[in-house]
Amino acid sequence: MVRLTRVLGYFVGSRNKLINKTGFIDTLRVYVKGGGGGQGFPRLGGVGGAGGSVILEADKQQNLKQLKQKYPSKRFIAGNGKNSTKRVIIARNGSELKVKVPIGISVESDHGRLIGELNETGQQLLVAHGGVGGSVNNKFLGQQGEIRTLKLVMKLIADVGFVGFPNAGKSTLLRALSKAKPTVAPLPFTTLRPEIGMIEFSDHRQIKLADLPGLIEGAHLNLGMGHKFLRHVERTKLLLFVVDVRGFRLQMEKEERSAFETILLLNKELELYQPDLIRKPAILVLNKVENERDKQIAEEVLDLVQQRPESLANMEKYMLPNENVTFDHVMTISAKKRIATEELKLKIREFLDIYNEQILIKEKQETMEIFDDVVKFQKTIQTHTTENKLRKLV
Ligand SMILES: Nc1nc2c(ncn2[C@@H]2O[C@H](COP(=O)(O)OP(=O)(O)OP(=O)(O)O)[C@@H](O)[C@H]2O)c(=O)[nH]1
Ligand SMILES: [Mg+2]
Repeated sequence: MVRLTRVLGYFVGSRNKLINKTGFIDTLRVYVKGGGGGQGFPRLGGVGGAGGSVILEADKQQNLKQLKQKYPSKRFIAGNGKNSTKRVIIARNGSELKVKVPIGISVESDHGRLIGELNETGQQLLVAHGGVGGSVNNKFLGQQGEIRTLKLVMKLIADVGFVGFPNAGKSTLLRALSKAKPTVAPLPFTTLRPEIGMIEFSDHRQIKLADLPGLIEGAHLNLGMGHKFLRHVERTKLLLFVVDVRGFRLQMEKEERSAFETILLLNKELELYQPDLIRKPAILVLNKVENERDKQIAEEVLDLVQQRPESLANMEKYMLPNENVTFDHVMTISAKKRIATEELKLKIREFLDIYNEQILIKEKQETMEIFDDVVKFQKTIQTHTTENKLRKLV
């Protein structure tokens, strides 16, 4: 096992270098500091200027790479308030720092706590308050501005997220379903960054798809691309599991994984990342089904999937997730030969429609529940008032 991890680690290391070469960044760690408050002037009761605050503002034109180029030190520091002097008793405030950030950013503390999200152009978030100026209230000592280290995390927003082992054909499928042209190659880890494509229907309905780098077993231990791209599927409405019917083998010295095993391992990796992910609506496609033999294997795999949990009895325990993904639909396709890809488009649409309707119904139910509560509350008040009135009369 140690040797295996080392081999994988080497492989992963060289791939990670490649990721850096692409220049793609989806997180940026920054230091933010509000300006310090200026000193007061005790003799004349002078007030120091307040320090400026640091504000993030979402901007369509911006991306994290440009942001990093503009602030190579990754420090956002607002201006200090001026000190109060004999000549300027009420000193000037420090300048505010407004930093343009891309749309779709989550702002997290260093410990991963969500501080806020910026999802629309012009939306602002104050991330570091300036210190108050010195005055009679604080012995004329200006206060320090707020200091924090933050993570700016870029989340893609798509309707459907592709999840699968490397080489399963996710990028080939994105090509088949949309006009996007992601790189396809017979090598694991061809896709190094999320790619977006759009299904466009003749009635102008559009569905956004996100093709993600492949996951492997041990992604939670940061093997392969690790879990870092999974945040992009957190916000998608539907997961599309893309599985190579012929199974997967990372390297010659590695064990071969059957299609069924890759499904279980994917299930497990998603669960380890975020248990809610596997409760999302999901479709399973077995890819590369082109001849009779593929069809026969596909049938066997789909039987095993449908017969879970009984079919799991003979599987190695370490592959088993705590909870099995429920697939809303399973089908076989060939992304390369475009077999059943049109049918898949329609299925994706159908399930997104069902899902959106379910959300609407849930929202309506919640509104009705709130309404019921209000009515009940009003009735209680009325009964109380009537009771009180009657008591007074008696
Ligand atoms: N025969 C056959 N080959 C396919 C099919 N789909 C993809 N392939 C081949 O499988 C290989 C991997 O395809 P990709 O689309 O790059 O796979 P991927 O899942 O995006 O891989 P990563 O980006 O590494 O995660 C390529 O050589 C494709 O031509 C298919 O339906 N049938
Ligand atoms: Mg790919």
